[in-house]
Amino acid sequence: MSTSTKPDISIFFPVYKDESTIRTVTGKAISICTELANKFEIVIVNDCSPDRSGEIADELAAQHDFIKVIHHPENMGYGAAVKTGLNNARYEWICLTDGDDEYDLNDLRKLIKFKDAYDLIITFRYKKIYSNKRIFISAIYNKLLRWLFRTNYRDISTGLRLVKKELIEDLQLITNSPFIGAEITIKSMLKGYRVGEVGIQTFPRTVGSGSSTSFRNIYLTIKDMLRVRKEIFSDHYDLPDNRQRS
Ligand SMILES: Nc1nc2c(ncn2[C@@H]2O[C@H](COP(=O)(O)OP(=O)(O)O)[C@@H](O)[C@H]2O)c(=O)[nH]1
Ligand SMILES: [Mg+2]
Repeated sequence: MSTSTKPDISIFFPVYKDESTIRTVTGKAISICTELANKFEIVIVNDCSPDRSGEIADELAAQHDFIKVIHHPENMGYGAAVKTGLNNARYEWICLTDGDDEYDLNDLRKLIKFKDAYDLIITFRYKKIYSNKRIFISAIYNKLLRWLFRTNYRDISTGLRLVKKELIEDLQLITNSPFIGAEITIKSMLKGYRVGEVGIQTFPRTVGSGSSTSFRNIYLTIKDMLRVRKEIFSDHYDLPDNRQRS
């Protein structure tokens, strides 16, 4: 790839109880961006983490001027953190990942290859390396979403993805829960954007445990799923410009 064809990339990740992995993820983001990007930045959103994630993020930002940190004054949820990150990312392509180092940012090489073919490139896990309970919840969730929104995606809300900033500006995202990944994918597809899927492997946490399938997050995700379904399949959604319904 010649320098001129390299894209400008924002890498964004939320942190919440990620004090033990935030430096690693940042280091990996810097090395992959140095290789793949023309210009780049790293955006970290601290969702009022009770551990040292926020302080470490600030230390990193003090060391590198391409790192930007945003602190939520209170815990607002994974989806809210993603929206903050997306709204504060400035470059043409935004790569989303998680602060817990479960994804390998080297996979950005695979995703970026398709930047001319797609507007949003999501990922699916070849193998879900989780507990049986978590695999079951994930299978039901994906099946339910395929049925409710008539989509075909294998794995609609994996955290690693690459999205064009322009697309995000055209979506009105309304969820604050982990449903956000699905909301982005579904709304993009329905508006006619090109959504691609790339297979990846994940590397389960060695510290702590994931919270996306906690009782509270499942409850909030289901609530948002129904809210977005109602919003989309209504006579008010995505009306032509200057057209209104009473
Ligand atoms: N904003 C926000 N982010 C969270 C919260 N819980 C987890 N995260 C972030 O989301 C990422 C993935 O969360 P995790 O619990 O590992 O989800 P899982 O990998 O789907 O089980 C973590 O790296 C955290 O940075 C939360 O309550 N609020
Ligand atoms: Mg995780």
